Amino acid sequence: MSERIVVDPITRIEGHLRIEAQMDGNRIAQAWSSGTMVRGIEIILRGRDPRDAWAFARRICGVCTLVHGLASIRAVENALDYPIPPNAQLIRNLMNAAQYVHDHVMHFYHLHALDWVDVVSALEADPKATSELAQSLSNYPKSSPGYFADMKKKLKGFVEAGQLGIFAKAYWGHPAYKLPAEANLMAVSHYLEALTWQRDVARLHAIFGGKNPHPNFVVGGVPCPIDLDSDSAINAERLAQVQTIITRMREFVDQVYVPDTLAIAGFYKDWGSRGEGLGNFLTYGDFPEKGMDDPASYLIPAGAILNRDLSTIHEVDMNASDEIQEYIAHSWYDYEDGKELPLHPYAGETRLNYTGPEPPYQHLDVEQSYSWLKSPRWKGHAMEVGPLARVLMLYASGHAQTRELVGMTLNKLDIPVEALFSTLGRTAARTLETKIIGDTMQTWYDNLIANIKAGDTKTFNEALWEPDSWPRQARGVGFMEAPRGGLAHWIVIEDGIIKNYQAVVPSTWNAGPRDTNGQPGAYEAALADNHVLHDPQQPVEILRTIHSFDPCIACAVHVTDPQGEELVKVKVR
Ligand code: NFE
Ligand code: MG
Repeated sequence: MSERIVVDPITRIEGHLRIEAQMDGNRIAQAWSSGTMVRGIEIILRGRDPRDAWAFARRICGVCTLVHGLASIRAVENALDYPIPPNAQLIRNLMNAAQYVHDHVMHFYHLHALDWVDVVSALEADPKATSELAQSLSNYPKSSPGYFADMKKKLKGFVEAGQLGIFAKAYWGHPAYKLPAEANLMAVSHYLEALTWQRDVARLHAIFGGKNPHPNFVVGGVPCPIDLDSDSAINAERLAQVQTIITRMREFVDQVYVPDTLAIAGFYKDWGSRGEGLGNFLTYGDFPEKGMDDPASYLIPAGAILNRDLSTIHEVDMNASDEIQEYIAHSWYDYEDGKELPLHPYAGETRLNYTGPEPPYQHLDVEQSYSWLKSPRWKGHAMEVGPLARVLMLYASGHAQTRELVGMTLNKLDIPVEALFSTLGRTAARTLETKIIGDTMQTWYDNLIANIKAGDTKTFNEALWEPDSWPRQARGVGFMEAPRGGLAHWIVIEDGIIKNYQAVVPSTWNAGPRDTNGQPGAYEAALADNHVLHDPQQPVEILRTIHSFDPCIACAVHVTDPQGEELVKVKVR
């Protein structure tokens, strides 16, 4: 049997993703990843005031709601050499860190857990045994037999009414589900708890950025003044709220997310030898203690790891024209000079050219173009970005807490260090970095309070606000670590307006198609690593590995229609 399996759309992700897998018997031999939706925010940005770009760019995505805003203002600040006050740096770190903790917990429970947790099996659980299990793992207070009996009743109500709702249409009862009923009930209960928790912790963005999703930003700082005596500024009461939110975040991570990850992973150790993919990892670095121009002060270091070799961290230059480049050999785009050669984002082009089959169609023509994503490469290498890349970079650079957490995880699960390079390792890395970043929020908060106590309340630097203070031509890159991986926006400014704007996004790195040299992207390579499907009609194995990357295709295919026609025309100036 040598059939081609199609999963389209992949659900429990953001955006529109299609996977085609060529089978060799029950084993995946080759896979193709296709972004089936096109956007055009890079086109919309041309000709605008760079100070406004963030407000458009953040609409690239509603999931990583602030990261494109932050990357955008950093791009402008980098281009103009525009320093920001220390408090603004700390508040940006807190906002991005809050995004991570929120996003990763949501991903684990609401997008990924159901690949491993059988909701229907939870109905078989004994609440008392579930309580004993939960109390053996953590001191989370919601763990009594009565609590789990209530949760089971609630779930039974959903199932009996035939209203599985959010839990409908999954592969319940599939033999690949390995958790005992009690672990399933515990995880489903935490799924419901996480929904309430996330609503409360999202308020941190509203405090510093006015709203969530899509909090506000400003080139030159943050748009929230600090004045302890004012009702309409960051005052003592709001700062106390921020402290409460940080504490709630960390408690949930320590008492629920970390123990659940370890408990569930214990039943799926075989996923520690599957789904690696490229073995090449890239980070841009982020969370500066001082400024973006002081990489030594970043919590997450920048660098590249090739072929799993953790002993060498290669330097990455965001500005070098021969390092980060985007290929389009298999993408529905054209470049002025044809489809073969890649472009650095400063010279990047967004020219839509759909040549795929007319829908409805059975298969993509994978010999030609087959995705709306481009194929970013670093020095020609396909690279994985995201939590696993960051944890490996922290580990390789000797970060003490990471070493300790990784050691504890490998020890508890009794798996070798190579198991990090896998679907299981990717999911575990996301949990571990949530703890690391969540814990560091307290340090940034304490530093912010210390600054305020010392009399420094500045959050905005107006020095370079007016375009007549800018050079006639400038270009810069705003980079960061978004929850799904390294994100960068490149901007070219001329006469005070945007001449070119290119975003290269984490899910583009991971979900992109093959390049001119036929090298697959990270999803494609990961699926080709040791995946045997129990039942090609219910390919939960594909979902496990794809979800381990936490896809966001809206980000990756950053409003035009498939023919490339303009849908809106907005007059500028
Ligand atoms: Ni739309 Fe995003 C993140 C960015 S995606 S979620 O994290 O940038 O790849
Ligand atoms: Mg782009």
